Order: sequence, then structure tokens, then C-alpha cells
Amino acid sequence: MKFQVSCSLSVLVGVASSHTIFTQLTAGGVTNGIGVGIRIPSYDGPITNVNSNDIACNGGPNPTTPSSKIIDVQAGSTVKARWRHTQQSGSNDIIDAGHSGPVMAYLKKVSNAATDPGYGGGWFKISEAGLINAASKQWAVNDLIKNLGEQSIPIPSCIASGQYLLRAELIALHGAGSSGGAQFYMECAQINITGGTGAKSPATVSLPGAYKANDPGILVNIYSTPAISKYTIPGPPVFTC
Ligand SMILES: *[C@@H]1O[C@H](CO)[C@@H](O)[C@H](O)[C@H]1NC(C)=O
Ligand SMILES: [Cu+2]
Repeated sequence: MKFQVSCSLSVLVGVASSHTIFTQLTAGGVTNGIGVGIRIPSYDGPITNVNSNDIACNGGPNPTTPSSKIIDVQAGSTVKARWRHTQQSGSNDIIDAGHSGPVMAYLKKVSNAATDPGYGGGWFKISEAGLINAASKQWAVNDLIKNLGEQSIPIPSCIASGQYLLRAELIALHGAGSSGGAQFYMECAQINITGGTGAKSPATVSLPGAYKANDPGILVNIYSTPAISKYTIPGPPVFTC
């Protein structure tokens, strides 16, 4: 057994879990293999620079492996993003429970989901959860662990059909009391949405751009006394039909 030196809290809660990766996508009842239709990195560490292109679809310090697969997704259905500690981890080894923070998902319409680099404009948020219960210090990450790493993401029915990047994201806030201390975990899945009505065009943001290092949900001491009772999830509001 080795200590995860990059993750000091893991010393307190055990060495089996620490960082995390969105490894698999379930859509239409089919669970795709690890890294099938998702650009996953070999290393599970976070991105910490919100101004880096890597904040969109990872990369940089964590080089990602391309996938030629584009996963069909029915508009209006709910897909499941599966997080786990590393590519090799068992299905109940999700992330260090001390990695408190929000869980989100974004979409970006692209012309080729297998090759689009992801960074830049066009992103809209489709789901988010943050501080679930302030008194019991229950965060969306704790729910994710309870759900064995399964993040349910409803795909809007009113957007246009076509190819998209689906960006599932988790932010660990245990070190977020100092600037640059928030840990961003994200991967991009490559999807082909069918059956979308196209009735609405979501407002979009840029990544990098949508997050600032001093956003109240990014530069935040979650262990402050009195303990925080309210948490502002970073990024734009969730798009709804
Ligand atoms: C996306 O789905 C449509 C409708 O089924 C299909 O015609 C198209 O070939 C698909 N594109 C990709 C890249 O899978
Ligand atoms: Cu970590």
C-alpha cells in the first residue's frame, strides 16, 4: 500500500481512494466500456488552473486518450456517468470522501464529437448539485459515493439533435480555502443526440472563461467556523427546456 502524497486528506481516511475519473457512460441501457466514447486520462489528478484550456476536457498534465466511438443518446433520456478512483479501480472505489464539493454536467454542440478539442465557447450546463445538507456536511460528492460513482444526467429534450461533447465534472473543495486550491475533475464523452426537438437554443459560456479563481464557489473555505450554510455552485445557471 502506498500513500497518495498528492492527496493529504487520504492519509486521514485511508489510502484506497483519492482523485477520480469519469470512466464510463451508460446510455439507452448500454454501459460502454472504460474509455469507450470518453477521453480519459491515464492519471487521475485534478486540473487546478481555471484559465487553462484543460479545464474543458482535461489534458495538459493528464494527457487523455482519444476514442473514435460516438455514443448514441436519446434526447429526453437520462444517461449515467460512472466515476471511479482510477481506470483500474473496483466499482466501489469512487473518490476520497473528503473530496467534498459539487457535481455537474455540461453539453457543447460540435460538428465532430470525436475530434473537437472542447475548449472555447458553446458550453451550457444541464445539471448540478452542491451542498445537499449543510448541517450534516453532505455534499453532492457524498451522494455520488453512495451511488457507487453513478451520476445521473438528464439530457434535455428541446435541444437540437446532433453531435455533442458531454462534460461531467466534480470539484473537490477540501483545499479551496486558498487560491488555486480547488480541484477540478472532468472528462468529456462524445455523444450523438437523436430525437431532439430543437425548440430551444441554450445560452452558452466558454471554458476556460466561465470560472474565475475567486468565484465564491471556487475560492471557499468549507471548514470555516461557523460552518458554511450555503454554497454557490460555479458556472452558469442550469439550462432547462
Ligand atoms: C447520429 O444519429 C443519426 C440518427 O440516427 C445518424 O443518422 C448519424 O449517422 C449519427 N451520427 C453519428 C456520428 O453517429
Ligand atoms: Cu484528489
